[in-house]
Amino acid sequence: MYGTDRVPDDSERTAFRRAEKKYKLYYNNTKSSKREKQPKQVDLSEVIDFKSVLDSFNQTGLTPPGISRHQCDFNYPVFCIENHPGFYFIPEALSIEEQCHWIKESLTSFPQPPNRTNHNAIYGPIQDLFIAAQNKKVFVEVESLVSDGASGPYSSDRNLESKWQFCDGTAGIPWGDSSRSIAASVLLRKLRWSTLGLQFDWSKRNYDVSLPHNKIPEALCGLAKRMAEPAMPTGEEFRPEAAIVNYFGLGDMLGGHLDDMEADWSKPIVSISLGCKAIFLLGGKSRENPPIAMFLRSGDIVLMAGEARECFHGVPRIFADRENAEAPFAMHFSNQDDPCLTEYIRSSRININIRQVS
Ligand SMILES: O=C(O)CCC(=O)C(=O)O
Repeated sequence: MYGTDRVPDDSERTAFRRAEKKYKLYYNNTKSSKREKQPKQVDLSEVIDFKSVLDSFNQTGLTPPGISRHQCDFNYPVFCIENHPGFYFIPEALSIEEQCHWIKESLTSFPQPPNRTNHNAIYGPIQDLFIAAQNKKVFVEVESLVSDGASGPYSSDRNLESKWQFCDGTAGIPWGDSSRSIAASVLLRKLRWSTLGLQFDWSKRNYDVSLPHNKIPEALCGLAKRMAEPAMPTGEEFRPEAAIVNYFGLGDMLGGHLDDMEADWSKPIVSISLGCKAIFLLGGKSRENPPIAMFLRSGDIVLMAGEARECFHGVPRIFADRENAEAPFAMHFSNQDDPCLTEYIRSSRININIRQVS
């Protein structure tokens, strides 16, 4: 979960921080500015690949040492990691159609007010950011005179109010004296998080139940309830009340952290991966415990419940490589949305994590 700063403020001496540095994206120093920046090679031999685990399990019924199949009545194989009780990995849990659906929702509907995003602090609520980006709009700060109401139209008691609005980028900005503007496509790229259901207050690191909010969309609730099953205490049903959507661009990372603001840690966090492949680090109860690294791919779902809720975790790296460029998303988006969604997700990752708060 993000704080105000995405890079953790801990010493580089901890085992968790060392692992983050090992996998983080660094570039080779190239002298020519014309040459494309080349990512530094990283040794990925210790990263668990649950895609291979699933493939070989489907062929042989066996799992590699340290990984076991969770015995449960569930439609998909669910894997556990030795010495990490409460952590469950469901590879390829979502079909490509479902992935496309949730990518589209994450960009078009989840950032809509009253849901808050990282942009709220600077611009206030932004309506229809994705449509504005699609239509190459520009977000412009406009200053207008407002009367305080009590005084008449000729009163001098009038203030300058600043507000932001989208305008047509190709037609030029009609307000010559507007002080600031930013392309909607840049704002979309700078989207880092949005919050659904009960709104999370990052400054207080708590849920602010007084903030206006909509319930988590029915379809997302249904998906989370179904997927939470393997990690739920017997006879209980998961109650999705809040979700955080994280948006990652190339080079972004999510520093090691705990998700400890929910009342009942026996309930899982249901965490859905979409878009570019990432490395996920699962550590222990202290940053001193060396974390295990694993790939997260589009359509994978991770559950963290019980003891796993007390473990540091983070995402030090996403990969915008050929594997992702060739992902078949393009075929599944509708023609109208296709170029903008395909272009975005080719070099981005989205994570939707759903929580029961009370
Ligand atoms: O991006 C992910 O897969 C993990 C997200 C996460 O840990 C969080 O939001 O707390």
